[in-house]
Amino acid sequence: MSFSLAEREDTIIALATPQGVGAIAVIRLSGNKAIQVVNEVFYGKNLEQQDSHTIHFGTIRDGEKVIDEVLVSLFIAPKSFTKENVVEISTHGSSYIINQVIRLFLKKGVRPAKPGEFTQRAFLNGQFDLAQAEAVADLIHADSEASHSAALNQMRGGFSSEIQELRTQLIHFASMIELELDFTEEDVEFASRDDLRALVERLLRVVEELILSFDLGNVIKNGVPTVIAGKPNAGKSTLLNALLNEEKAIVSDIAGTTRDFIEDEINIGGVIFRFIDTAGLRETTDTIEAIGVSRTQEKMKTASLILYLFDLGDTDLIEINRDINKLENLGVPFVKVANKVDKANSQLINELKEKHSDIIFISAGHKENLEGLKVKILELVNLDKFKTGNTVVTNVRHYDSLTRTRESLLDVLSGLDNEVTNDFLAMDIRRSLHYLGEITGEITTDDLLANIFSKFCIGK
Ligand SMILES: Nc1nc2c(ncn2[C@@H]2O[C@H](COP(=O)(O)OP(=O)(O)OP(=O)(O)O)[C@@H](O)[C@H]2O)c(=O)[nH]1
Ligand SMILES: [Mg+2]
Repeated sequence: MSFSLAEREDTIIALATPQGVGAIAVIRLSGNKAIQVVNEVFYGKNLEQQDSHTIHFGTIRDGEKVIDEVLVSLFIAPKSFTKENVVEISTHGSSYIINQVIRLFLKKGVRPAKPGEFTQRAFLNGQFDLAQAEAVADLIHADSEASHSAALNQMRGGFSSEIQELRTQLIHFASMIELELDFTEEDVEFASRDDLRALVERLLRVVEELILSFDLGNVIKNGVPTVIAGKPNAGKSTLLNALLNEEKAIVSDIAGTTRDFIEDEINIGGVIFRFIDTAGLRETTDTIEAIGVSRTQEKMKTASLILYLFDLGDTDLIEINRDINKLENLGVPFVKVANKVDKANSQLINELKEKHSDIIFISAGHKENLEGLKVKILELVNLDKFKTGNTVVTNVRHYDSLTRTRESLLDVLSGLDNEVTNDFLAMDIRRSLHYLGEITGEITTDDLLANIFSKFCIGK
């Protein structure tokens, strides 16, 4: 999908609120003719004579037939989301009314909006840059405090302004060096190489920090991957179900019940955790179970956090110490969870409390001390880093451009080290500028835009 210039002239329409029955529905139009066409079917004030940012009561009629009583909000270009004329019609939220109203406008030559077309117009008309446009999509999908604040920060331009400023400085150097190319005979130096090096090093630091923040950004967007591991029958699936409050995973007293991953998200203290129930760890001759076990081991390595479950009725101190040892070698933060307190012998509990003061005792089956477990989980994932107002990269596309920017900047540095000729230096700087520009949308292609905006839903 890409938009031709002619299509950009169209007036477009879409339902802006979710499909289905609601108290009210908002239908949005954007384009040159938006106010004029609404005025043609609206009975009330003459909308073409009203001020921007005003709301008007009236009826929408198809000929003689009243379709609905509505409120119409006017936004006159350029003071609107798309910077075009925008009208929002609030109707009663029945799908019959919505269909009738939209059909009425289609008859008048208004075109249904494509996915993301409102936001794309906003971008093309200079309302915000590409990174901010993408943040709009993230904001709509943000379902936790952490992902919401990351998206909001990006939409307000936190990320873009930083890049923009450094890019402007680099453009200055690029043009100075290109100017020197015109004076090769004279051996002049308009751009101080020391200043250039200092700027490139500063840029590299920013770019590298943003690249590093991607891991965090990814976690904020998709949840902290938290693996529930332990021996068969330890109660891992029971714990997943208890945390989710639903019977998601099959629980049975047969060891080796779970073979594939079963995962779901839970919001704990404003952070999304993605809990992954796994196959119990043991030596097994069952081929399928063995695959499950080796997958569990792989999954544990890439997790951000592991909940390691012991069955207090089926373990001893030696085994627990051995398992904890293995976990420590893995290098992934983990919580030691002793399950089935309801059927544990008190001697083992006392021994454990003495040797491992940080063990959390729970009963997944009886939903005992799940709160204590949650507190411990939050303690282990360093919450501060999720809540900073710092800029966090959450978008794969940005990450990709940042990585290429870093490579090009490193080329500039090594060019300076090796005193390469100006035309090579200028080329590497231009390449850095290109990748930086990709992030904010100064450099775009139709394919790129199409790809980004097609991920939006219709009406956005
Ligand atoms: N008494 C008691 N039984 C529990 C508790 N938690 C789980 N169980 C029981 O332990 C058995 C095994 O539970 P599962 O959740 O299937 O264990 P699992 O770790 O997922 O086992 P695999 O999938 O085979 O690796 C079931 O019979 C559960 O009802 C608990 O807190 N107390
Ligand atoms: Mg299981």
